[in-house]
Amino acid sequence: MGYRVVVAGATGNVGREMLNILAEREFPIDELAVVASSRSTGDMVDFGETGKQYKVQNIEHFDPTGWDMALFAIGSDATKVHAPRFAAAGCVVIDNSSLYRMDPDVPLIVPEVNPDAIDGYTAKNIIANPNCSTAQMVVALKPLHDAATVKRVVVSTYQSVSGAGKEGMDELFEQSRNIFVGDRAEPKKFTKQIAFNVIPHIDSFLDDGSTKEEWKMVVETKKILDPKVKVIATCVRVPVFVGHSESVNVELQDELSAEDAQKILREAPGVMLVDKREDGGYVTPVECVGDYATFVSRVRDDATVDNGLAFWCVSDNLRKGAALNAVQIAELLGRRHLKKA
Ligand code: 2RA
Repeated sequence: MGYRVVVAGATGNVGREMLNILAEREFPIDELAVVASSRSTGDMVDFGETGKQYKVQNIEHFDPTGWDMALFAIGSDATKVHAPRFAAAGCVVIDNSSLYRMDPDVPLIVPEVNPDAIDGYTAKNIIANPNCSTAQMVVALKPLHDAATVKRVVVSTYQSVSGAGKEGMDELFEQSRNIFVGDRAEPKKFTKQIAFNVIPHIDSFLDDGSTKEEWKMVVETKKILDPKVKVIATCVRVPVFVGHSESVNVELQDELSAEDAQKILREAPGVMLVDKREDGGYVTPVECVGDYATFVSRVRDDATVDNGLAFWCVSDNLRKGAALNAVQIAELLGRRHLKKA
């Protein structure tokens, strides 16, 4: 016996991956509904490679009564309207937007890091999925934190355009083509040219000069991993279609050599250590597309601080950074709370 599952936002980058991953992992589904805004109503979407297709229903008219869980990938404005409606009807919402992440009554979950926090979901019947750049970083930090207590993190991200949705991907493609044929590369979605360039700006600016993306990495890491961990982030958009990369420097409370960190990371859930210390012996974003893992490479001592470590990590931002984590939350919710015979 399985679940009655809704995927909301099924025509976007993340919603499509949610369907792919539910199918790949053979999530126990008795009935599946795919919903989206009126713009996509009537479109057909594939349920992964199962050969099954589903017609997109209008979320405005969808009655969630009797449905077990809904995976939301519809953005904060639509989530504000529909998440409380679904939750009140008894359908647990697993939300990929940023709307509820810092709500104290909503657990923010990365199953490899803080699975027990899911038990608090009953306060609102909503569970939040973290920001993509946070998710992969905390998967890599968790085993180091358990071994030697992470005190401070300095992270610079190299985030792919798919994090900005299909429009971001289209803009990189069109600008690259235009530059090749000698046309102008006008920015639309991004603030500056993204093709053959990098932009140190993701999401809106805050009063202190940081961006909201950077703020999310700070506060979400505290909520998921440990409120005592200090984080400073610089988030950068790069001309890569899928796969976010991060350069991470960590200051630990206790001594941990790079070699011991490698051994710990090799065994850690959700982590794939690829660290050969030779040409090509590390992972780049194009190699992580379609995968589940957070790949860690370039682990080394950072001698500029006591007990310092540096590493590189890469993950598919549409998967571990969004859809996969949401499906893992659904699996955890099923195992711990919504057991089916
Ligand atoms: C980005 N953080 O990469 C966003 C997506 N969640 O822009």
